Parts: sequence; C-alpha cells; structure tokens
Amino acid sequence: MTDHDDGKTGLSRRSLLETTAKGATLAGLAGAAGVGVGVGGLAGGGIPAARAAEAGAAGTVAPGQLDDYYGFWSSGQSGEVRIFGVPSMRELMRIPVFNVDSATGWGITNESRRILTDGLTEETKKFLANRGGIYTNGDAHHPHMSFTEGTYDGRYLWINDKANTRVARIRCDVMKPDKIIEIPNANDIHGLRPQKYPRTGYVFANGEHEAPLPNDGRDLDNPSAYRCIFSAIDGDEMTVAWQVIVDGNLDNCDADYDGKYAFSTSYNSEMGVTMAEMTAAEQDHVVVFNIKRIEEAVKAGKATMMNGVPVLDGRKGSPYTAYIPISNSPHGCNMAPDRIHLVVNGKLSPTVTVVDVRKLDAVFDGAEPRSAVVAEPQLGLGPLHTAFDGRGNAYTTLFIDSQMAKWNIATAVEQFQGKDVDPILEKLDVMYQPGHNHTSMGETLEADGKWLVSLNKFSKDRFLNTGPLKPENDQLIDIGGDDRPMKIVHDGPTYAEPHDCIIVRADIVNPRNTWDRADPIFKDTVELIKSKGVDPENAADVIREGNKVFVFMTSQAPMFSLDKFEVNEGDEVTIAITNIDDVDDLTHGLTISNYNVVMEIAPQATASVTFTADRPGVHWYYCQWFCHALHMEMRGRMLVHPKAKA
Ligand code: RUQ
Ligand code: CUA
Repeated sequence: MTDHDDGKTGLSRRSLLETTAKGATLAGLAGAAGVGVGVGGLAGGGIPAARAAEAGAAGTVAPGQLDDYYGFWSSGQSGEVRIFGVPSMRELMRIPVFNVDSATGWGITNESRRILTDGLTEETKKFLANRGGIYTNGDAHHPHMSFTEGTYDGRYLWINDKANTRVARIRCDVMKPDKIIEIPNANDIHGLRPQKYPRTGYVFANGEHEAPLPNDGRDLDNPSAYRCIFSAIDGDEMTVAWQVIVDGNLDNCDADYDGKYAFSTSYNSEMGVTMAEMTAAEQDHVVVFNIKRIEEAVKAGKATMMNGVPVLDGRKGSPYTAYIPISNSPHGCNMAPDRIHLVVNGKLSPTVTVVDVRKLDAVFDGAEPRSAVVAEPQLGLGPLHTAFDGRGNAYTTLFIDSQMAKWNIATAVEQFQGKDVDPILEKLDVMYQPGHNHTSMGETLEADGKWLVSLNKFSKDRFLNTGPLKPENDQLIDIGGDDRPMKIVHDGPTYAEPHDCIIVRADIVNPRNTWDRADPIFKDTVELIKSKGVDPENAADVIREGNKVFVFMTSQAPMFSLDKFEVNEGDEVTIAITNIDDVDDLTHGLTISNYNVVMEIAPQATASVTFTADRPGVHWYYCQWFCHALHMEMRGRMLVHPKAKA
C-alpha cells in the first residue's frame, strides 16, 4: 500500500474554482496551482461530518455534509462497482471493472487493457484475439472488502464476474481495479467472500455451473461427467491457491470468524440439467470446506494439478468437505457476527437453517452432519439473504412475500429445542421482491446495527414509468433501535442490477486525493516514456520508429503540451499523457474525434492509448473533463496524412 498523505496537500477543487472565478487566465491558474499547500480537500476542510444521530434519524444528510458510511454496490450485468454514501444513498462514483466505460476509457486505455488481459488464460486470450482482445461484458454480484481479524481493513474490494468466470480486485486507495483474473477449471463464478480471520488471505469463489473438466469438447451431453469447482484465491498474489471439486451447483458462500471453515450453499444436488431435474430432490445441502485439511492435502501432494492449480476431489465422502442437508435449493449463506451462527437461506423453503459452527469439528470427526443444525425458523416465502445487527437479531429478505423479516437468533434456537416461542420480531413490507440485504458493518465483528439496505429487484409503480425496462429499487431502513419499529427512510431507483452491497464505516476507507507518480498501475507507461529518453512530466515529443509513432504530452489546465502532431495513415500511434496538475479533483481526459479513443487522466496520473491511424484527415483531440474556464479550448489536432495512391 502506498501512503495517503501527499495527496492531501493539493489545492481543493473549491479553492481552485474560487481562484478561477477571480481571473480565468492561464497565468492566474498556473499560479493558483502552486499555492495550495495546506489548504486541504473538502474532507479535511471546515465541513463537519454528518452525525449519525441527527442525520440518521431522518435518513438524510444535508447538502455539503458527508456520509458516515461508504456503501459499495455491485451492479450485476452492468459489470461495474458503485460507491454510495450511506445514509444519504447518494451515488458518489462508479468503478468500471468488467465493463467498457466511455468516461474513463476503461477497456480502451493501455493500462486498463493490461489489467483486463494479464490474468486471462492463454486459451481465452486466443479466443478473444479476433474479438477485440478483451471481454466487454461482465456480471458482477458480490463486492466484499478485505478483512483483518474479523473486520474490514480498507485495503481491497473483490468482486466476481459470473458471465466470464473472473474475479477482480479493486485497490481502495485509488478505487480502481489492479488485478482481474480468470479462474481456470471453474465455470461462472457466483458466490464470493473473503476469509475473515486471521486476515484475507483467501478469497473464496464459487464456480456455479457444472461442465466437463477439462471443458474442451469431451463429454458434451454426458452430465454425469460434469463437475462444479470451489476456488480459494490468494488475495495478495491474485492467483488460485487451490480448488475443490464438489457435488451440486455452488451458489453463495461465506467464511467463519475463526479461519477454519468456508461454506457454500448448493442447489441441484441431483446434478440435473433441466428445471425438472434440478428441483427434483427434497434436499440440497450446504458444503463445509475444512481449510486446514485441504491445505495439508495440497502440501502433501494429494491434489491433481490442472491448468497450474492443485485440485482436490471433495465430493461426498471426502475428508475435505461435509455436506449438511438443507431443504431444496438454499441460496444466501451468511455468517453472524456472534462468531457462532451460520444462516442458510431456504429460497424454495420458507425456512432458514442455522448451523452452529462450533459443532463442525465433531461433524468432521464423524458426527451426523445435521447435528450442527441448531435452529430452523419458518420466516415466510422466499428467504434469500440475511443480515445482522450485532444485537443478536437477524434480518432476512423474503423474495416472494416482498418483506423483511426481523427475527432473534437465540429465540430461534430455543424454538428448535421445543420451547413454545416465536423468533419473529417484526415484518416490514419492502417494494418489491428483495434479493440481498445488508446492514452497516454487518458482515464483520463490528456490526453496529444502525442501517439496513434492501436491494429490491422490482420497482413496478414506485417511480415515473421508464418504459418496459424499469429500474431496481433500493430502500434504506433505520434499524437503530429494538424499541422502535424498522422504518424505511429512503427509496430510490438504481440501474441494472445491484445484487449486493456492503456498508463500511467511513473512517476505514481512506482513498488518496491525487495519484502517486510511482503507482504500479501506470508504471509500464512511465517506463516506456523514459525508455525513449523523455521525462514524462516535461513531455512534448513525437518519436517515430518505422511505422510506430509515440506521442508524449503533459496536461495542465487548460493545455496539452502539444497542440498538433502528425502521423501517416496506417501508423500505429501510442499517445501517453501525464497530468501534471497537482490539484485535488482536477482531472483531464483525451478524446480523439471519430477514432474511438478516450481516456481519463486524473491528477498526477499517466495514461496511454494505442491505436492504428487508419482514417486520414484532421482529427481534433480534446479534453473531455470540464477542467477550467478554457476547457473548450483544451484541444489540438492530429493530422493523419493519407497514404500515397499507388
Ligand atoms: S445472489 S439475490 Cu447473485 Cu448474491 Cu442472491
Ligand atoms: Cu482539461 Cu478539460
């Protein structure tokens, strides 16, 4: 991790705009950029952070006030991650990950394309070679932060891609992905959770769909040869540490607070390939992975190496796994912050099944797997996911009932033991069809029981009609006191389709304000510029090597260091620009008209793009980020000389 301090000495956008208003001249601006030391960004300025008590009760945060929590939302088939402020529910930023992004050039710049391709298998690289070189879609469900000793540590976020079997890591100091890897042997990564203890450590990832192993054309229509794979990714190295073959389709997963076990819900234990076959059995299961036994077996060489990954057979009867029977088709899998209870959500069954993780050692020593089940309350129709408040209560989404059920774990255990008690405390209507829910800090030992978000799949009539495609509906619920009912305090639309979110106390997340010039994300580009004898921060150079042309520039509001460069039709052109503005929030960009070229260049970053200049003519390049009163003038010409006619 790089440190955070030098980004905080930059001039804030607010001070910059004041200066700009005083005299929007080049000279005035250049001078202003130099005097900002110590002024501090908005966060460090005179605006007080919102206080949960006052702001919270109403669920509103006044203009200019900051939220108490960061929310990290997935976006499903949009393929990105979104940063929200909670409790205001303001969308603060989007982080392109598995998608291609028109604002930032994610998927177009050399730096992003390196991150998008480095972690692909050779086979996939070959497959993508005549498809533009990268995947352009993703299906991002489960964003989760790195843990140290059971709580968030602010280093990283990970997110799965169900569509193209990938896992991405986002650096929280800059809020950009730095590694994206394809998971070999597995198919269609769905559930994803980091190890909570002692640290992350592993990132557990469920391959949801079954297929032949290897999936190279053999056994096409022989489902009995299809396999499902659970993966443990080394979160530091972003490589797959080991994999386990299991019975059934893996859905969601979680990990305990002791570093001993990981869990995956599993549907279709019958391994059918049609709807009727998949739902035939009365019982499916949750798979428990014994991390220590797996590590020992891998160390002892008992695994089979497949595509560079040690793979163990963890199907029923293996020493590495336990299969705890659960009613047909369980879905969410949530470890409670009491360190004891794992809640498995029934989906097709109206129940959730509560497993006491302290009883799992005995199960691995031969006890009957259901002996670890300590409660199974009936909550309502379609339980999908459960969140916790740190006060012993759980909140379960009921998809079919469109409700949030609040229930007490200890009472559910008593009921299971035969006492005549009702664990359900309250039910709240949510609109409509909730999937995931999440509480503030709720998947950590610091669960604080203040806020609950319900991510509802349908909004139906709650907003102006947007045509046949409607937004989803996110609702924020105040769960701050057991003495008062749950209360919906915010109700807002979101674009397709936030599956899941986490709510992280703001003091844990400390992003930089400007880039570190030595950042590894653009290190290759900086080295390329230097290798041609050019100083990136003083660049204004056009270097030709055969039909390769390197254009090196700087950007500083409101100018690029070159207002013109010339190339020949057919040249391979690499443009690298360093934003030498050291001002908080002063992002520039480069767009080349009619060339499908765009990139974001945030303060102190270097960004680059490579393309073939196969369209002759005059093509303006311009800054697409409104940066200055003379922003419209921040442009130059690329002259592409036509090939001489033969
Ligand atoms: S799943 S709506 Cu992709 Cu997390 Cu349950
Ligand atoms: Cu730089 Cu607009």
